[in-house]
Amino acid sequence: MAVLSKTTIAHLAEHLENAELQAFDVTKITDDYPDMDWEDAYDIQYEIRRRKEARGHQTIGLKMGLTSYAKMKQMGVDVPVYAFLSDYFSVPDGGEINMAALIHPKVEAEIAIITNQPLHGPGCTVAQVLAATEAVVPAVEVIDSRYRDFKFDLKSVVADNASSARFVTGGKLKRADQVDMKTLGVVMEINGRVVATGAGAAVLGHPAASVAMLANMLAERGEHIPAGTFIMTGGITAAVEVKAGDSVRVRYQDLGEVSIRFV
Ligand code: 0L1
Ligand code: MG
Repeated sequence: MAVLSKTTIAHLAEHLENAELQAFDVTKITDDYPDMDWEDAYDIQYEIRRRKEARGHQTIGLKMGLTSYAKMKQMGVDVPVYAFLSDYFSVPDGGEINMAALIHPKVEAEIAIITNQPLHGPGCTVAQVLAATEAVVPAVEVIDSRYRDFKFDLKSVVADNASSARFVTGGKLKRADQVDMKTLGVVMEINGRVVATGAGAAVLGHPAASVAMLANMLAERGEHIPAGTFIMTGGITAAVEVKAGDSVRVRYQDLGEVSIRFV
């Protein structure tokens, strides 16, 4: 049951989107709206999505965030969240990301999948996700919370589109039966130095479990994951801060590598 009025939802969506587009930080919105509920938080996120689509941007995928138990603990939260990916978030492999357009970016190594069948919750399972996986894709996410010093609570994060900012895909695409996503190892390097390592199991035990959870969470809003959806399943590594001049390279076991540079 939503608590906030439509006018307040629209106002908060504009406020958070302005912070994203103009790269300034804000205080968490629950400071001013402590009674807002989960439905309000997702309503604000969906209103940001609507605003971008109304300006001609395509929504080109979905993401799960806060899917690793380590990160949930680090951030003091206890459930994952989902968000959307807009077309301009996508950066080519080997490309550059302009720091001036962001506030305080961090990078996360992720595994993405592309579906070839619709997935419906509730009750969506890992087996159904694996059967509906067209391709497994290496991906790096750049998150950039609009909240000062990344200080937030979960409802504020959901409203802020789960800190989504940019993402890069690269390496090799594989079919689900060609790769064991659970044991798949990743090594993240910044300027040639290893800064984080991990395996797919860091993501809710298996990246496909993250997609099943997404289908089940979407069902609460009467939605599903359509066939052909690109989904980032969540960080395998910790989110690592970057600065101008940093070159980020993530090597994926059997799947090649993805790189970006911050300028
Ligand atoms: O993609 C993510 O896991 C980020 C979720 C939002 C929380 C954060 O900004 O760390
Ligand atoms: Mg992420």
